[in-house]
Formats: sequence, C-alpha cells, structure tokens
Amino acid sequence: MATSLKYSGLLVLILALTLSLADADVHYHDFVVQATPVKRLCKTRSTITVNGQYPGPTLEVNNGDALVVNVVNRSRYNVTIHWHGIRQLRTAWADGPEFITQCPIRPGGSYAYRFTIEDQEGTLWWHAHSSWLRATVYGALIIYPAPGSSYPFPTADRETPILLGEWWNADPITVVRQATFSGSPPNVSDAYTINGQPGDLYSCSNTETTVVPINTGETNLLRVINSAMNQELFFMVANHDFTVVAVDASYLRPFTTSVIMLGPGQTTDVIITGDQSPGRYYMAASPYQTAQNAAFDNTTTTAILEYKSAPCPARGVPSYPVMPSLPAFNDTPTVTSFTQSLKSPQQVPVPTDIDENLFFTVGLGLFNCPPNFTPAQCQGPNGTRFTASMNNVSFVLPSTYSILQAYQQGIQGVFTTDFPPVPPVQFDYTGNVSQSLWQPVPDTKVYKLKFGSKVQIVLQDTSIVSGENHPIHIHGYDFFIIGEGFGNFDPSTDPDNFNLVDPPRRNTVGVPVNGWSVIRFVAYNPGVWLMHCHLDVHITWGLAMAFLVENGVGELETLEPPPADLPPC
Ligand SMILES: *[C@@H]1O[C@H](CO)[C@@H](O)[C@H](O)[C@H]1NC(C)=O
Ligand SMILES: *[C@@H]1O[C@H](CO)[C@@H](O)[C@H](O)[C@H]1NC(C)=O
Ligand SMILES: *[C@@H]1O[C@H](CO)[C@@H](O)[C@H](O)[C@H]1NC(C)=O
Ligand SMILES: *[C@@H]1O[C@H](CO)[C@@H](O)[C@H](O)[C@H]1NC(C)=O
Ligand SMILES: *[C@@H]1O[C@H](CO)[C@@H](O)[C@H](O)[C@H]1NC(C)=O
Ligand SMILES: *[C@@H]1O[C@H](CO)[C@@H](O)[C@H](O)[C@H]1NC(C)=O
Ligand SMILES: CC(=O)N[C@H]1CO[C@H](CO)[C@@H](O)[C@@H]1O
Ligand SMILES: [Cu+2]
Repeated sequence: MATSLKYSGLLVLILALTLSLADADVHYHDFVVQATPVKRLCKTRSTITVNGQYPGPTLEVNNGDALVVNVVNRSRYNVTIHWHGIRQLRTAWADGPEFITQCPIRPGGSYAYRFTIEDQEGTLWWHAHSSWLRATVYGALIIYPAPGSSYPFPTADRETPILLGEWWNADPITVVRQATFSGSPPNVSDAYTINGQPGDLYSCSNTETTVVPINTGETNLLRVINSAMNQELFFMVANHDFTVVAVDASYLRPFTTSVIMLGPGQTTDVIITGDQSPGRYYMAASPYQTAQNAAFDNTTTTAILEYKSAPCPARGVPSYPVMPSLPAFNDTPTVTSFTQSLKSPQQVPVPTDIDENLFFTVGLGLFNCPPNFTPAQCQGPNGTRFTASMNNVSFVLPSTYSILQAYQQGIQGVFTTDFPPVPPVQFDYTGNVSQSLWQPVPDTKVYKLKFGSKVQIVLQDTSIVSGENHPIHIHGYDFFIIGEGFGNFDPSTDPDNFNLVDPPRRNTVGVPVNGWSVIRFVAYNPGVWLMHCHLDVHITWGLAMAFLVENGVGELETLEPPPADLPPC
C-alpha cells in the first residue's frame, strides 16, 4: 500500500514535470547592437540601438520559459546586456555587467545569453551594462504568469509598457567620457522620454508624442519602468488614480494613489480605469531630485492617454490634454508616503536568525587633485574630482578579467575578498562630516557569502558632499525591505519597527536622502553579484561593490560551467 502510494506520487510528479516542460517555451532572439540615426528635438544623431529600435524590442515570455538572446555587436563600442531583475539561478554567466560576470562583447563579436525564468512574474527590463550605452540600449522584459495560472487581480482589458528614459542631444558616451576626464558631474540630459518620445512640452517634439489608448469603462495595466540614466522620476496621469499592484516583478497588496515615484532600475505596475469624461489626458514624468546644489534636468516628459470615444476637437480650436499637477522636485514626504504604502499581498518568508549582519554606507566623496593631473582634470569643487563609495571603498572595475572568471579559474590579483562588513570609521553619517573623511579608497573588493547565508544589510546614506536618495540595486537576488528612516540608523531602537510580516520584495531600493533602508535576503544563488547605485553617474564614480556567493552542495546549488562562447578578455 505504502509502496503503491509512493509510486503513484512519483507518477504524478513525472506527469507534472512533463507537462511543465511541454508548456515551457524557449524564446530565441537576435539583438544586433548598431549605430542608427535617431531624430529627437529636431536634431539627428547617430545612436547605439538594438535592431535599429529606440527603445529596443520588448521581450514577452511566460514564467518558466527560457530565453536565448544572441547579441551581435556591430557598434564600435564594447557592449554587454543585463537582464535587470532576472535572478539567473546558477547562470551568473548570463547576468551581463561588464568585468563582473563577463568581459565585454568586442566590436564584431557576439555572445548568446541563455537563461530560464524561475518563479518570477511581472515587469522587468533589459539594458546595456557597459559604460553609458544603456542610455539608448534598453527595452521591456515582460513575464506573464505560466500557462494555466493568472494574475492575483482582475486581468486588465489592455496592457501598456511605459518606459521612462533620458535623452541627450550629445552622444552619451562623449558626455560620460568628458565627465570622467574633468572630474566634474556629467552634463544633464536635454529631455526625459516616454517610450522614446519627449512629448509636447519640449520645443520641436510634438509631432510624435506617445499615445496610449483607453475606452470608457476599460482598464489598462501600465507597466512603468524607470530606464532613465541619472534621475528618479515622479509619474502621474491627469484625473486618473492608480491601483498599484506590483513593483520590480513582485506583487503587492493593491492600494490607490495618484502619484508614484521610481528610481532608475525600478518598475511599478498600476491599473487605470477609463472612468473620466472621454477626452485626452497627459501622463507625465518629472524629476525627484534630492542632492543639494546639483544641476539636474528640470523638464517634464508627457504622453497622451486618449479615449477612443473622445469627441474630435472642433476645427481650428486647439484642444490641449488635461495636465496633472506633479509634485515639486524636492517633495520627499510624497515619496515616503508612497514607499510606506508598499506591502506584500500576504505574509512572506523574511529570513530571521541572521548570519551576516552588514552595515554599508552609501554616498559621494571628493578626491584631492592627484599630483600628475592638470587643472582641466580637476573640475570638481575647489579643484577636486567627484567620487562615490560604499563603506569608503570606491569600486574600480577590473579590466583584464571578469571577477567571476578570475574566481572560477583561480586567477590572482584581480580582486580581494576583504570588503568591510561595517564602515571602517564610525561617524555621524548624516551630520556635518569632517572633510578629513571625504576621500574614499579606490579598490576592487568583494564580500564573500557562504551558500544559504541569511543576510541583513543596513544601507546608510551619508551627507558627504550631499545626502541623496540612492536607488541601490542587487544583481541575482530579490530582497525584502524591512525598514527605512531618516538620520542615522539606530541599532538599539530601529529594529523594533522592522516589518518582518509583509514587507515589499524588490530588486532596487531607494535609500532615503540622509536616511537608511534595511534589506534581507538568503544567499541561495552562487556567483558574483554586483550591488550598485542605479544612478549611472554614481556607479561611474564607484558607488558599487560585489558579493561573491560560494557554491552549496550538489548540482542545484552549484554555478553552471561557463558557456563556450563567453567573450574572451
Ligand atoms: C557639456 O556642457 C558644456 C557646457 O555647456 C559644453 O561646453 C560641452 O560641450 C558639453 N559636453 C557635451 C559632450 O555635450
Ligand atoms: C523646476 O521647474 C519648475 C517648473 O518650471 C519650477 O517651478 C522650479 O522652480 C524649477 N526648479 C529648479 C530647481 O530649477
Ligand atoms: C575649499 O577650499 C577651502 C580652502 O582650502 C576650504 O576652506 C573649503 O572648505 C573648501 N570647500 C570645499 C567644498 O571643499
Ligand atoms: C561644519 O563643520 C566645519 C568644521 O568644523 C565648520 O567650519 C562648519 O561651519 C560646519 N558647518 C555647519 C553647517 O555646521
Ligand atoms: C577613508 O579612507 C581614507 C584613507 O584611509 C581616510 O583618509 C578617510 O578618512 C576614510 N573615510 C571614511 C569615511 O572612512
Ligand atoms: C574593451 O574590452 C577590452 C577587454 O575585453 C578592454 O581591454 C578594452 O579596454 C575595452 N575598451 C574600452 C574602450 O573600454
Ligand atoms: C562583424 C561586424 O559587424 N563588425 C562591425 C563591428 O563594428 C565595427 C565598428 O562599427 C564595424 O566597422 C564592423 O563592421
Ligand atoms: Cu546613487
């Protein structure tokens, strides 16, 4: 009896496996990275794109599917592609950040990224992870529920990806090279974009504004992605409230709001309902800016939500869409109230009995001008150069091997494993910090984690140069955000307020300006995983580190061998 039960159980299991294998698709795509003329704001410039498209192609898959994306580099730049938010279980080789998990695909080269979507649903995206190519090399990656399962909310009548972006009239690679040379902040962008278009509020841009359709009584699931380079953004649709249902491809307990804020890297799924009088309404994004005395692009991008039944405008009478009233650029209370509304739909498995209790400062810094530099190379305040760090280490990418290859092949001298678990010096992080503490140390340091460790990280912003809300992203993992606050984290009282029941799960957390966030995850994914600020200007300055997660026991806990076509260094 026991035996036959066991066998029937096994049969059911085999049947289920066969069924799920039959249902899972493998999606093959070719991504040709190439220079393409793109005209925006009345100027045409040669732009690096995928397949000539800006933004790039939308990938649509089901949970459980596999992707094979063959990237062919026909540009003159080194390139890699990152699949932002995909956990890449045991396939770190396909993650993409250059010199972390692979060397770049050289001009003329190619590499096929192969990976499987495991237990993830919702809105993610892909982007270049090499220099500033992601300014134009990006697109949506939409994961539908597996065949036979459905959303935990009523399916919307329509779904529309909304990619917020940032456009420079100059070549973004020239912009970052100029900044790296001079040590000053890079030039700010000329426009923000929605699905690649700046919209009506910019001069010379109102002929190709993005139009999103809706009908009276219909719902539309907007999959909003902040793919801007350097700016956190508010997003609103005039007269239409949002029901927020997911962030970073993790479902939420739905709630209603009129405004959302996304840092670069973050996604938010919201449902709108066609419950207003038929007409045209602007959807708009504008900056959330927290750094003091920093230049930023203070413009607003728009698209148009258009009721299909809207009456045609009377001949000769211009009809302007209704404009939402966006928050002020420095409206931190609105951001705090938004992030505090995010909750998982039910109780979630937050790790307790923490093995690794880490405390990382995140912030800016200034290097004194090195003796062999000219004044033109020291254009920061008082003849300094801008930098940034975590725990006083300003991250330097290797240039001869990727960290993952160096680790796997036992190559010495590429990185060290002594990234500090706590700040090397304790100070009043958000107070008036002595200038003797402003210069970090450039280095390539990782922090080693044993397979399965339960990790807590306190991310503490510093006021060095200026406090700022930093969108911190971890590759290879989603994490729970169990707390946030302003000022210095207090280990004796702040843990009392941790949410260990239903905190949101994300891959990118906005650390409050002059404040802190606490995240937890279990290190079940072997590989080398970059953690960095997703403002590209800050990663350029070194606001990054990497975790080296060791293999566990057996095949399912072990990194796969490197693919044969992994680009050589
Ligand atoms: C950046 O701005 C400065 C000052 O306006 C200008 O001289 C420079 O050409 C700009 N750089 C690029 C790459 O456009
Ligand atoms: C940004 O633009 C808005 C609207 O034009 C204006 O009210 C505000 O003062 C500007 N802020 C800064 C810091 O330039
Ligand atoms: C600039 O240098 C002066 C003189 O050394 C110093 O007093 C001042 O604090 C410096 N300012 C900054 C922002 O570094
Ligand atoms: C910060 O500290 C410096 C050095 O102690 C002092 O000169 C400066 O006035 C202080 N600034 C503020 C805003 O308190
Ligand atoms: C960072 O390290 C440098 C070099 O040791 C030191 O001068 C500086 O004070 C340190 N700053 C912090 C915040 O630890
Ligand atoms: C391109 O990548 C190679 C290593 O694969 C590196 O040596 C070279 O410096 C890179 N070129 C640029 C412009 O970064
Ligand atoms: C094989 C291939 O497509 N090579 C291209 C690589 O990029 C350079 C620079 O743009 C082109 O000249 C090559 O044709
Ligand atoms: Cu940052």
